[in-house]
Amino acid sequence: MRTTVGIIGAGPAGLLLARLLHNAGIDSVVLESRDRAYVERRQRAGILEQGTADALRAAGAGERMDREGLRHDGIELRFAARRHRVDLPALTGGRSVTVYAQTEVCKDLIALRTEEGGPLLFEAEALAVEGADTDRPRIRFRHQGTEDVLECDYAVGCDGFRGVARRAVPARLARVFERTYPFAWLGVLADVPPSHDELVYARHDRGFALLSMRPPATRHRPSGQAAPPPAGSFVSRLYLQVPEGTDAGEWGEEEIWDELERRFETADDWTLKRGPLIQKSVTPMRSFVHEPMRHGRLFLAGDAAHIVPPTGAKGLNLAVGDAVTLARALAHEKRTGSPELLDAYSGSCLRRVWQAERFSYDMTTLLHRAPDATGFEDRIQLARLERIVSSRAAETDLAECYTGFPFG
Ligand code: RFL
Ligand code: PHB
Repeated sequence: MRTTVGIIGAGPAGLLLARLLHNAGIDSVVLESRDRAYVERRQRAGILEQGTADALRAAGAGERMDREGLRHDGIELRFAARRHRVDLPALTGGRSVTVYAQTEVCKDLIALRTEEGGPLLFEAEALAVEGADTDRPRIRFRHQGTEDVLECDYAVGCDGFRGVARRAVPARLARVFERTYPFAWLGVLADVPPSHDELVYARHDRGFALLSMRPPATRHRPSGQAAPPPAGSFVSRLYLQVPEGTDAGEWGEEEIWDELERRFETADDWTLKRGPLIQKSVTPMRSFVHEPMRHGRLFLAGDAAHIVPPTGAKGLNLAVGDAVTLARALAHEKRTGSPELLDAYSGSCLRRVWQAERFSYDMTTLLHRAPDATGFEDRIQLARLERIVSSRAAETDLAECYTGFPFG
């Protein structure tokens, strides 16, 4: 098999890249190790930065997002039983975020890919990228029990943190920066309307909690059906900080609600609505950057090159930024014959990546309680929060970072 751009992975990075290349008249083949239903159901991100929503629109993939996504103009910070709303547009000259689940972004991009007839092979597992530093990189893969080779002009690893593409960069040329955190997130989807109409990030002496939401589509709508969910019918997506290595089975339903209630406590009459849990899982927390994001004709994009802890809601947005930057560079090369944007790819993505790493680290250490935290650290966290809610400059910094960094 032969193509111009061989893409490993049909997550947001790989699917958007394939769409943008198609729009630029560049052919590609996408190899995805899982089946379609799995990719469309995998519960992950929920918040799109303004630049991400704009990029999906510009790619022709924003129609359902514009109908069913929710524009959010604020987030709430909750600490010491106090509530503080961060008004995003007022602080950023009009920027906001969109609540639209990653599952839905993937469904929309898969539907477009299927319509345009571009090759997207499910249950096709890449085994290795070979010849990355030659003119003809090759992706060895297994599809329906048979090994095959995809020859391409460029290979792109959009295969997530556990993918194989990164391994093709020789260790002597790579630098890895990593940090793991001594806690994880227990995430639940609950069949009950969200208890607040904006996201709530709560710092508590017992640990962090987050209130978010999902359209009901997350639960029972197969891809391709377009009936919008009735307004107000969103379900709750909730997270609790738990110790690293926790098994989701250790937490019973009542126990989860009791703990959420404690951590979301307020001095006013706000209450947490309870309902049946539909889904429960644990996510480890990690910061990770692989430099460079390019080796010869192999490019890395999204989680394959970098991971952030989810507190800043940045992972999916970085994946989209990489895809946009790389598609632009490949189109430029096709149009002008000049590799200048391809040469600049790694450096320009990494500038944005490190800003997102810093912000995600700041939000994580601001809101989570480390198991060995002392009274001093608790007071410093509260003082950092106090600073954000009492200084327009500090609050503006948070709002600018949350709504997003410009694409390189
Ligand atoms: P993905 O989505 O992991 O997709 C990689 C794809 O590659 C496939 N694959 C292979 N295919 C072929 N051959 C192989 N050898 C392969 N190995 C792997 C996989 O099956 C998969 O389909 O990476 P991508 O595209 O880079 O996208 C990154 C995002 O998924 C990720 O950063 C976000 O989900 C992170 N994240 C969040 N990001 C946000 O921007 N906002 C959020 O609110 C947000 N919340 C979250 C999150 C991640 C979470 N978890 C579960 C880690 C909340 C959570 C709980
Ligand atoms: C989510 O809805 O899954 C979500 C929202 C905000 C975050 C992380 C996850 O910071």
